[in-house]
Amino acid sequence: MDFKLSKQHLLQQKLYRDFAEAEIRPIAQEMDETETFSMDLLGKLHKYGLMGIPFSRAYGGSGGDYLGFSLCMEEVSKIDGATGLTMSVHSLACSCIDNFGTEEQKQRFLRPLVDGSKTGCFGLTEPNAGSDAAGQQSKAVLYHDKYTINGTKIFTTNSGFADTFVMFAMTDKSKGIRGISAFLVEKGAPGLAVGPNIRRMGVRASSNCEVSYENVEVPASNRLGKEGDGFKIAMKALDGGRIGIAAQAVGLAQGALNEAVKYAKERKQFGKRISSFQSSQFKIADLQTRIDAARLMTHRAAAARDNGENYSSHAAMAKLFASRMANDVCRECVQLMGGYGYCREYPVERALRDAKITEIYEGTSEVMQMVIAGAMKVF
Ligand code: COS
Repeated sequence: MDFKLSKQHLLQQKLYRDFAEAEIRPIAQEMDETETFSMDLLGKLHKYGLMGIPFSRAYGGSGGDYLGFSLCMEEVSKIDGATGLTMSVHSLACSCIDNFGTEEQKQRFLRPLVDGSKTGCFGLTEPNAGSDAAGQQSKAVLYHDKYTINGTKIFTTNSGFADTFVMFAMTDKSKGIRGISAFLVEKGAPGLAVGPNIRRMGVRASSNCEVSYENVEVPASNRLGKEGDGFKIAMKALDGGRIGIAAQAVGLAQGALNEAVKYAKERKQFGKRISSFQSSQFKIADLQTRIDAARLMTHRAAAARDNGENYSSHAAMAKLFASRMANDVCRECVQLMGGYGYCREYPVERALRDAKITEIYEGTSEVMQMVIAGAMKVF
């Protein structure tokens, strides 16, 4: 067992860190304030291959692995959670095509998503189907060689600027979970409408909208997998996505702690630097220990995925643990910095707001507990 990153991964980590410092840090606060994702940054994420890390070079991806993707998610999220989210959801959409697409679908849809030309989104959640993903109301009806899709999706991240919509709809309601199918819908399709950005507590720069499908027609060749494969396609993509969210949580926490430590070394109270108080040192030591534990769990899940092992439960554990940890760590970092930590001019305030959603999206903490208990066969 080797807990050290390889030379290649260390090199990648440095590249991602340098990119985040140079390209994201200068604009992160403004993006949050204006609740707008920079299209210039999106272009750079694509240009430098950050949107195609774990996808094959054969389709124009970066040819990396999931551990490398997790390192990128951490480095980017240290500086800005919204950028991490944008990458994560794009990757969810790509995974669906990578795992289940035909060769023709990969050439047509995956290639532009991973070679830097287009951005993807993932539409599973509906106003009345969140954790209960099987409760889909959206419908797709096949007539000759076309499906007509009707329905509404909510909280579709990236939808404001996405080119490719991976979405899920019922093709046979009587079959329940086995009646859900997955479809590829392109921006501009008649009947596809993206609503305004939903105003949120954190990750405010990311695009997150309601998407409605009104008699949207797609050729049958835009169905991913077989009819009824949709639930499996979504769950498999989310298993991987949860590793990315765990890494995002680790990044948010590490970024906040780095800021708090810097502050504690400068700030003087009662004639001494805050960092010289043993109470501060103990708190910082505890926080770093928890971050490291979450990072190890995240790397374990990523390595399991890269080694072709069953990683569903590892991913759920990493996300459950890391997201809780990130909320605790970011809250303690604000506390360490006192009134300044609560101010918007310091990034820990944003990290605390951003951390909350890691306990909710790509599967709530309660859903993670269901997945873990399911794998343990405790019922
Ligand atoms: N990978 C592949 N297939 C999976 C799977 C996975 N990770 N998890 C479940 N399946 C398959 C099962 O094998 C089963 O298929 P068969 O009946 O053919 O054996 C089917 O899906 C149903 O599985 P299960 O009975 O475990 O599903 P549940 O209805 O109990 O749902 C939860 C399980 C709650 C875990 C699931 O609905 C879920 O993850 N919900 C959260 C959705 C989510 O993350 N939403 C956020 C969207 S992105 S913001």
